[in-house]
Amino acid sequence: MRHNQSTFRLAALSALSFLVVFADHAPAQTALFSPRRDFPVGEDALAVVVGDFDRDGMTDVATAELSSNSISVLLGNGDGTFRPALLLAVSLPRALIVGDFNGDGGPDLAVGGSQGVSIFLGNGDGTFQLAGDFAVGGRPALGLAAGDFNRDGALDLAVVIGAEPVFVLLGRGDRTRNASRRTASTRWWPWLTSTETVRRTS
Ligand SMILES: [Ca+2]
Ligand SMILES: [Ca+2]
Ligand SMILES: [Ca+2]
Repeated sequence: MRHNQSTFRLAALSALSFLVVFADHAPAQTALFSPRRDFPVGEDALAVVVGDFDRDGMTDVATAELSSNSISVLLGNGDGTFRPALLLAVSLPRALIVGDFNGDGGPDLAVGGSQGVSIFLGNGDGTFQLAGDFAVGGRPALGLAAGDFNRDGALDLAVVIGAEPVFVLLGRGDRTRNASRRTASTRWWPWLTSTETVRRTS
């Protein structure tokens, strides 16, 4: 415990020093970044992720906007500018991550909102289709992380809801990938998961 407290204090001091350095040396900021450019999205954007959603080699951006009940997808032009946002409807989104949840090689979106976790499968052209909403204890999903927790090759999700349990949604990946690659992306929405909770040990 003492070690953890010391580590925390050291991290806090390091962060403070970092901020002070930049506050006292404003020219360093202009050396790191050119003047900002703004691109409109919805109201109260709380999360932002990047990916190549239309698979054109240019990095794109997606944001989750709480008050607008929307996800904005801005396709990049490759020069630091973005096209006008494409909108996805989600109730009160707070968390957003990118992952390949159906195993087709293209990026998908997982959104934490008032309905739990909503999975939007990428169509490969910058548009998405809703695969489903997955409840997490009847509460809003406030934070998401993705990883292959059971090492079966399918991407899984860890979800925090502000209460004690951490929900783990085990992905089933693309169940047809070995049978028919062609039909996999169009006929299967395979993110029908088993759900379990992981509780504190103390
Ligand atoms: Ca792109
Ligand atoms: Ca995918
Ligand atoms: Ca897995």
